Amino acid sequence: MNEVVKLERSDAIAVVTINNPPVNALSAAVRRGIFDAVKSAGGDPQVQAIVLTCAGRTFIAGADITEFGKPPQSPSLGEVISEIENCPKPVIAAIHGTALGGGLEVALGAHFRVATKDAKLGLPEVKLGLLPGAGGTQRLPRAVGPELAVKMIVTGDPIGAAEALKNGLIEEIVESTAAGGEAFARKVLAEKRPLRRLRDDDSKLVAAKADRSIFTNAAAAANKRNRGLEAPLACAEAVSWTLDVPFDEALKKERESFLRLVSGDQSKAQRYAFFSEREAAKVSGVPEGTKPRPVERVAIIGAGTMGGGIAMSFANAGIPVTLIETGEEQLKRGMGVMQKNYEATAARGGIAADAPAKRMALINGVVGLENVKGADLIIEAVFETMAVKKEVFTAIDAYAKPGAVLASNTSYLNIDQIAAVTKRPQDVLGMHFFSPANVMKLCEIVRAEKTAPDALMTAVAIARRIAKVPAVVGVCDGFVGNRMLAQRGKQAEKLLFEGALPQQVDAVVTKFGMPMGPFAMGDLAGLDIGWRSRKDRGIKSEIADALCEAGRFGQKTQKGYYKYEAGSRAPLPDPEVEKLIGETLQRLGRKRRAVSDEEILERMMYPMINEGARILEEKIAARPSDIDVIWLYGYGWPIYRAPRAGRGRTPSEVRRSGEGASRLSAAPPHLNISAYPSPLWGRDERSSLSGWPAEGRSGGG
Ligand code: T1G
Repeated sequence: MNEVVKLERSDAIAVVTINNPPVNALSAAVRRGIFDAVKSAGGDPQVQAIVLTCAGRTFIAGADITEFGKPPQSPSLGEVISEIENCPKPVIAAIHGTALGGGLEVALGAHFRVATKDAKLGLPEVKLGLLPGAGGTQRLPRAVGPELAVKMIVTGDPIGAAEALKNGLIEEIVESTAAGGEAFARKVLAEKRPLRRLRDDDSKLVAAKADRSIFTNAAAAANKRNRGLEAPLACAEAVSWTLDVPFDEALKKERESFLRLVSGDQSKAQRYAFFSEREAAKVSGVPEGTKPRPVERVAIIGAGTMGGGIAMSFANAGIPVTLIETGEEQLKRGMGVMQKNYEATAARGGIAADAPAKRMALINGVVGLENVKGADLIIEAVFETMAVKKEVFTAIDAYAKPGAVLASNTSYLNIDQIAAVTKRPQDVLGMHFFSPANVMKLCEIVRAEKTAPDALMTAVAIARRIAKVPAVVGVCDGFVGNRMLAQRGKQAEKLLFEGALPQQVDAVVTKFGMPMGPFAMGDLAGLDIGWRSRKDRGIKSEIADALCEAGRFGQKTQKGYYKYEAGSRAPLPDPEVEKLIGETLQRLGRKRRAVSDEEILERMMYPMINEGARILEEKIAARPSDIDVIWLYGYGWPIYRAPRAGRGRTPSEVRRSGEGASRLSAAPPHLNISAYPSPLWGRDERSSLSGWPAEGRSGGG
């Protein structure tokens, strides 16, 4: 048919094979090829049935996202799917790997679907700020029922072949697509099965027509989980049209909704994030073809909050872990916390009922550092002091096998100094996970001066294997994320000195879209960590120190900048804290004043922007979009707030356009802050901010 779609005949069966690596995306050429192939086979008297399949590692993984925002080329996906659905001969979609987005919509246009047992089927458009735009919101509910459909479309999460079979999305699980697809086609012909056109089959809509609550509940759940995002609500609304809007009219409304979202800023932001995440895994300065080392066994040192979360991430990916503690009591506590976390997730239906036992069975808790000896990768997650880190690395250097990668989960400390205590600095790097480590997607991978390229690629590969988003950074105090955050932290502390309260500052930051403000975040991470590290480095933070001296370490002591009721993580303003702040300022002779929300927002963002610019200048981060990835997946930066420069384009397109560059050199990373005409650019914010508000803000710059 054309360079990406082939049509072959095997007796009376026509096989249409798509071959558009890497993920058989529905580019214009693929759409053209499928359309022509189905039309030709449909009109060929020798052909009695058609099998639609893909070469390579996956079935169609969706529309070609890089084509969005560009002039549309025909045939449209809707036209391709109609050609399939209206074909007079049975069309069977044979699925392997992933059938996602437009790929599943193509399969839903077919009359029958078969899949291999490891196949995943889903409509993830919502993760790109979209809704399925080629009939998915109308055909999927008719295939699996509105309840499962609304869940799949509003969350964007795929289902496996077994669940697809159970819910009628596929007719059969086959060994392989080529042979299995053909065999199924022959069965359809032999049994003279009537063609099942989903558009005409409302049998699964009856119950929902009687009770609409499944939609209202889904919409409510979507709203709670996706603060500030438009697409989840648009998805729930579109699926509800299956109940009372005629099919073709609903298709038209779906298309209008899709076109509104695809040209909107939120979807452009989410598409930018999609490509930035993939760009971040491409490590500069590593020789082409550098292979990661094999990692089958992992050892984690420390079963505290971080060590436990990291161990769960590996167990979740099916990788056995040796979890090492200094004593039985600490080990027992750590294992208990993981067991409880798994049971809580299973109770919420987040994982299968038997998953806690299966995953805990992959975590072998032991005492004694000598137990690192068999591991391919060792991750240290012990107390955040240089002395303890050096002691541990000196020990594991002696026990670890040659070629093992030694990683520190430090969130601040100098990896070069840690590596220097070993005889194998080339195998040492940082793998900085974010709390809670079994939930947060980011893994900041710190390349030390002597880190070998294959050790680095090992960390990047293993991070992706445990479903983390890797971003490679250089060695400096706090690396990228925490270094920028420290600037915000300084301003947050200064704002308390000048009269703001923790709850006011946090309210401004959460209203902007961050999941948490600096003070609630401090309470979650534990104020004692920063306190210990400040004492270690001989620096003071008057108010935070006073809180810690009063035993207020945050959630772990049920009081920090806020108080917490037993069993609750909800931060409650505490008059005790206001009193403590007042006393501290009095002791320091400081006067309080009214601070506006706008001033707070700018002082929460601008200092980070400038720090981001320095990080790029120092090449601690390889590209601006890496800084965005770090903030998106490590700090919950609101994904819909994307840079004007990058909207709707991939990071490389932005760089090639040079447009971003000008913004980058003048304004730091794509934290969207660049959308603000900043009075601070070019001026050292420290001087201006410390003079704040004497010089007056507006008109400065
Ligand atoms: N379009 C264009 N490029 C894509 C792509 C796509 N849909 N999917 C992946 N790529 C590129 C990706 O950028 C990377 O490029 C390479 O392929 C490998 O991807 C009308 C509107 C399929 C699970 O949202 O989730 O259909 O960096 O590194 O880890 O209703 O890719 O090598 O240059 O991610 O093995 C809906 C998106 C589209 C699925 C494979 N579909 N893709 O994961 O490889 S909207 C999606 C994925 C739509 C219709 C609507 C994953 C994957 P490069 P990778 P992977």
